[in-house]
Amino acid sequence: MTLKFNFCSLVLLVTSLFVFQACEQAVPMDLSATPLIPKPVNLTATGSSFQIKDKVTIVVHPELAAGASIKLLTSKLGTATGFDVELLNAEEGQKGAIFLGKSDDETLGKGGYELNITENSVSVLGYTDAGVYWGVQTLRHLFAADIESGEKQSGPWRIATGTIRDVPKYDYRGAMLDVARHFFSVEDVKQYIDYIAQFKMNVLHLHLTDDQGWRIEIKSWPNLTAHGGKTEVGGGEGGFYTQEEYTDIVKYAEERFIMTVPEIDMPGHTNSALASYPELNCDGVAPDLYTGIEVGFSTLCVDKELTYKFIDDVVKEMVTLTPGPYIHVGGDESHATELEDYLIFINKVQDIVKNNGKTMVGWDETAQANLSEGSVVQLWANEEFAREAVGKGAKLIMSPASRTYMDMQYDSTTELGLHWAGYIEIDHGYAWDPNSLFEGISNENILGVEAPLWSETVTNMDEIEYMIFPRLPGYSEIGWSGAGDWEEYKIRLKEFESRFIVQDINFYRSNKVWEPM
Ligand code: TNX
Repeated sequence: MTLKFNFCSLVLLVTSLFVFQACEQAVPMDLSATPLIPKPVNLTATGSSFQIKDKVTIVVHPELAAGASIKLLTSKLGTATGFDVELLNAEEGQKGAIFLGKSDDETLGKGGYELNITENSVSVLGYTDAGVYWGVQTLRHLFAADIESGEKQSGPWRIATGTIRDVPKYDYRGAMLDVARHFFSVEDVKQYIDYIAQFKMNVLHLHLTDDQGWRIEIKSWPNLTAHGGKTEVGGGEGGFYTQEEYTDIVKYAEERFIMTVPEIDMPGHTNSALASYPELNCDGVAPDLYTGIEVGFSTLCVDKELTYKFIDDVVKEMVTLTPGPYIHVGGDESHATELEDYLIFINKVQDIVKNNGKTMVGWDETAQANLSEGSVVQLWANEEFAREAVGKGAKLIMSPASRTYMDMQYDSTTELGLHWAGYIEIDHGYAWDPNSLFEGISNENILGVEAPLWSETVTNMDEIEYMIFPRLPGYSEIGWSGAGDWEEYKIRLKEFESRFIVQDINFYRSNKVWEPM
């Protein structure tokens, strides 16, 4: 049991040595009793404990790119313990130290790690640099919640001993942020990245354009942001990222082993572009900017050659900003585009993306086009389309709206959010398996799992936090170790309350998990 320091210090002021002893943190001896999300695939407890006493020593193997791991350990352990952090370069660890190194065990794959804790030392090994970083995220969660504090805490800083060998189930574990309906600052996006990294998710999908706003500078079409970025849902001032700012986001994510997937939605969801350039409209007339939340009313002019020049220019610039393999072209809810035109359009766009050296990702409607082998389709609403995609050799990103949409309300009393795909309480969001949710869709067709946050109703970081916490950790577990048993998961999630509080996260305190206060 872990008693909170603040409570203890209060009690200490007024009572005796007996109480002092009762208040001392219980020594964590059982690694298997430490609540971890995502749940590690293999864990062996060895029944003792390791303690950081008066200095944090981090030993890094010279061949490891460990910048993000070091930053994380320094900011968490260094700050909360108040101890000096000593950073060494060596091929082996040493007594009392945390060693970060390479493993030659190929079966750890792209993201796996091995974490070894003895009474004397800690080591985190990965086959890749990313693996070590995910292992460090686990190590962070082994310490009591006070480790998240931005100020020095009393400790003691003990963790239970044992071994964790952990390999993610899916390569693609993502979260989406819609920065088009409401615009979010670079700082907010970085905070979002920190949250997804904390739970070992490795994809940030940014929904960069929609009817209400164009949020990424395109140098060859400057009015997209100069005009099309000027507002947002509700008529606020909107905004956009310069290419330098966007690159800063992508780098921040990349340092944390998170790939950014940019989405430029088309042919629908394009009012902001159509409002910025009259020539993109079939009738040559630019519509007004739009600040409502209807969908499905706008379309690029599928018959105009200029439309494809526009798309090629945009894709070319996005490619220079995108180290990862994917460009997401949306393709959803194009209700203002005739199906015949839609198919011609998606086929052409697929070629444009391919000719620019990237792979197209589209929402599930794009499955109706002539998808080329190896393309990627994101299931959100229509399992028929998803099966069609699989039949064409595409891989799926699983984002079924009724399970993964973090903009859905928790229940009928939730003030933020929508509920067109139903209410998503914590258990409903957690208890499903991508491998068996839909007939004819199984792991061999699945690239991974992604939870989107649409922002029609979400306007600031507090509100983002409220909608993603505590659902996001559940999606991370589905992507990492696979959904397990809700009753068991619930116990681990419950323990995260104190951590969320120290992290100052505005989370939904669901009565499915916590007793009412
Ligand atoms: C559907 S999901 C949309 C978005 C909305 C969202 C709101 C998808 C591909 N399209 O345009 O923002 O619902 O929940």
